[in-house]
Amino acid sequence: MSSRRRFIKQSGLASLGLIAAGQSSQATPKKHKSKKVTRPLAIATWKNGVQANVAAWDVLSKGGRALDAVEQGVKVVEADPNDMTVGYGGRPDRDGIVTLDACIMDETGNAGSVCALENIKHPISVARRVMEKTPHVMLAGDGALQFAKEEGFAEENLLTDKAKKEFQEWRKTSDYKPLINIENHDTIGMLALDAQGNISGACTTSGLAYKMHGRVGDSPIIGAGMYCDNEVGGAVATGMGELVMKTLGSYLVVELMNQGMSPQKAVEEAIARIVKKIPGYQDFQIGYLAINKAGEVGAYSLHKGFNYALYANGENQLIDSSYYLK
Ligand code: SD4
Repeated sequence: MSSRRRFIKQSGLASLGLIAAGQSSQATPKKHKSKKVTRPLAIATWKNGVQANVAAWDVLSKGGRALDAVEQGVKVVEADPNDMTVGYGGRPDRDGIVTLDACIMDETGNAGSVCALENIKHPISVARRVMEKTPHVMLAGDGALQFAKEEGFAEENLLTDKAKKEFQEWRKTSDYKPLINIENHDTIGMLALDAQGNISGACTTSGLAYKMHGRVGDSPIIGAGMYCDNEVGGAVATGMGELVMKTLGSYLVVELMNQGMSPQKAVEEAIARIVKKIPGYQDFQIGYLAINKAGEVGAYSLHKGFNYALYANGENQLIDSSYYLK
């Protein structure tokens, strides 16, 4: 099957039975069954998740570890200058500096993270080194850069000409208003379930374009941008990080699954929590993905327009998420 045909939209998926139940009728979400797919599987946020999944599948299909799959998967997007919210080519902060956030978590519950990291193309791999080679979980800013250099990562300029030009345009007004689904939304969060039944997750981003220098979002925060519990499942978040941080979204999703909810019901509940707790939530987009140990998948967002890539049963598909606000 050609890769083009694999990127089936939601309508086609419905007939294949590959859309998580509840995805098209969340106005009255009565059924919260999540679709079960065979392991291994990889799932990733936004359309760039499709190319990330290809790299992840390469690892998973050979019996590889979920941790390696998520790292290899998100690295593809980190290196892609066309994705302007992750890694190389990411939009800078309001001082014109590209700062990166990333985290990773393995099947044993180990976690590593970096935030406000400059000049390193693959923050996810630095996060993995933090996890594997230090007694800490998170390194920030200069300390993260120092560690990366000690580990042999090369410093390079991440600000592409395109991002620089856009930034110079933006500076003419300096109007800070993230647009739902348009600006800032391509962060990659990825979860994988490997053939051995182990779960890992990764999340990496340049954060919000034109954020204040030093602003850190949800993506590198274990439990906010991503969380895994190998006995239960995993979750990742994308969108306006401040809302995810205030509700510790990914941990919430996994804990809800721990208490018996399906992945679909859990992500719907996490969105409901934002709706209940955060005034003005309508102005922002949030998207959650979740998987459980059984290979069930859930996806839900605040607004229309969130999509994700699911690679399972040998098929890599881009799927439109269901959403809360009609
Ligand atoms: C952040 N959550 O820094 C990230 C941005 C994002 O899709 O996910 N964009 O707030």
